[in-house]
Amino acid sequence: DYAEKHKDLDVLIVGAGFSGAYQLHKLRKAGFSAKIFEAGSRLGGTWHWNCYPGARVDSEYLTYQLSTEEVWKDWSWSERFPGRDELVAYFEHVDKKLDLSRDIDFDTRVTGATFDVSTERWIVSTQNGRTARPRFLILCTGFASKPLLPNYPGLSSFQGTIHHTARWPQQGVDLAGKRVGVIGTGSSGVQVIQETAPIVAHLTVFQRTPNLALPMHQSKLTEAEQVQLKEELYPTIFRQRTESFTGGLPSPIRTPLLQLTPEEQRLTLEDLWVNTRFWALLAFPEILFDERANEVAYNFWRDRVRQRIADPRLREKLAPETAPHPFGTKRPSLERRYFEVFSQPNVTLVDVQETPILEITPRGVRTKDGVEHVVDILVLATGFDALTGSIAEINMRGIDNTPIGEKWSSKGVGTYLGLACAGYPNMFFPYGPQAPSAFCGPACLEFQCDWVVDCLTYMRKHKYARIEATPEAEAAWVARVEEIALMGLWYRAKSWYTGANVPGKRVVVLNFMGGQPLYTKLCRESAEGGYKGFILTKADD
Ligand code: NA7
Repeated sequence: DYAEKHKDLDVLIVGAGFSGAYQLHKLRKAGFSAKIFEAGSRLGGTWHWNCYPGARVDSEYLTYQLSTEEVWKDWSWSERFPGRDELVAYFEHVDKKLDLSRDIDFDTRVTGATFDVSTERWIVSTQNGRTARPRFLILCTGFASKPLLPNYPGLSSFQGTIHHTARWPQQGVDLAGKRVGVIGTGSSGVQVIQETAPIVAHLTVFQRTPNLALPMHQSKLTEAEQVQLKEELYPTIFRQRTESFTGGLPSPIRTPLLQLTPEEQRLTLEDLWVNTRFWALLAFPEILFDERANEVAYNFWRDRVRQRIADPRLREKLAPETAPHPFGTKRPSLERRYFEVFSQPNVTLVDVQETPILEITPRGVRTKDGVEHVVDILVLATGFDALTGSIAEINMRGIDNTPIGEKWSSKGVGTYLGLACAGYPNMFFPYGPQAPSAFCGPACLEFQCDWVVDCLTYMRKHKYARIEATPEAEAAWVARVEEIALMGLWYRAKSWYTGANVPGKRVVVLNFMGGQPLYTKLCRESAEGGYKGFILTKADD
């Protein structure tokens, strides 16, 4: 069987998205044997699963890619914000360049893992009956991979077609000329809505919270400009993204908004708006930590967006006079023509704060005002049990045999450095909870995966068999994450950043909000101090 055939396996990685691909490559390069089990049928993670109409990344291609030179030197992007198909092609390129697939088992969903104290190996089981016994287990399961399905009464009685955006059929769904309902106006909802409005017979959008979306400013890229960028700028950009608060491009802002006069504020914001970098406000943490600065940003956004909506009722629904939550405390999506869509005659906006969804009927959606919104296709753009969901759904038991999901739901989410967990030795999870996973991913996950490789290399050199975070270090990390979160405005929004989007989930900021550079510094300090906060033991200890 698998475990017998791979009995010397050093590392099993779960998931073949950005983190899994990078982790496998770097581990093999450092001389470790490693394999990936991936639930999907190909490389790409998020970009495999999310094939709904309009799916597109909303981080710029410059920062949203691997910094590995073998990969980027002969890859060219066609658009500033690449679409889903291009990202799937990118992963095929990554596979070819780094020869990853030979160590990946696809269609293999990990369901359980137990740490066997006697052999100091993980026993990992899968839905298709496979068992692996690696020394180390690395969960690269992504922050948004467990879909959140609403539990409306009558959901199963619906006679039409129903799909969650992240479980969209790979062969596509023909929406042309159909009556379509979309529940949810997060990033996925915004993309489905603006993509399908022009082609459907009728679109009904069920909005609970307005999306404070920013203009995407998409543009085509030429081969020539990319050749030049690669020669002159790529290495600098990859360095800069590790030095920026959000893991993206550095903020062009030098002076806090609150130190400017109102006229200077307006000019600064105007400049960011027209130069397509309004999001850069978030890379300069003032907005996320100071409510007065936040209000200045919101008011500017509101006034700009309102100019695009003629109907006063729609204006108030989509860009309310008073901010529904502080700007940036839910991840702003990037949009193209989103705010114009609602003025089309075939589009209805239903505010489910005002008229909540009571039930799903065989024909559609019934709201509290008694109206039955009849649809052929219902799109659930309702998001994810983010950050912890994909880890907690694996029945992973540590040394006291407690599944990690149970530990987190009873005692609260606890990690050390957003990478490891006390009681679960030889296990790491890049791009998961209590790390800077809320913004632009690659900078964060590459740093974490490299940290893991360094850690395993250190253990090999010093002949350590086991590494485990101490409960004290974990408690201190949890306190630090919370302390930083309380300095900012995130608790004033209900979002996946805090778990408040999932009914019954404990509300606590699930990201390290101190920014990428501080995070890097703290992880390095632990490593340089001989893995401070961890206990390392030898096989015969
Ligand atoms: P999000 O951003 O979590 O958005 C989910 C949306 O679904 C959001 O508008 C929710 O409203 C809405 N929602 C969720 N449950 C319900 C129920 N029960 N009724 C009505 N509306 C509901 O997920 P996305 O997939 O769009 O994006 C996830 C991330 O992936 C994104 O941030 C990018 O980083 C990539 P709410 O706002 O909670 O009121």
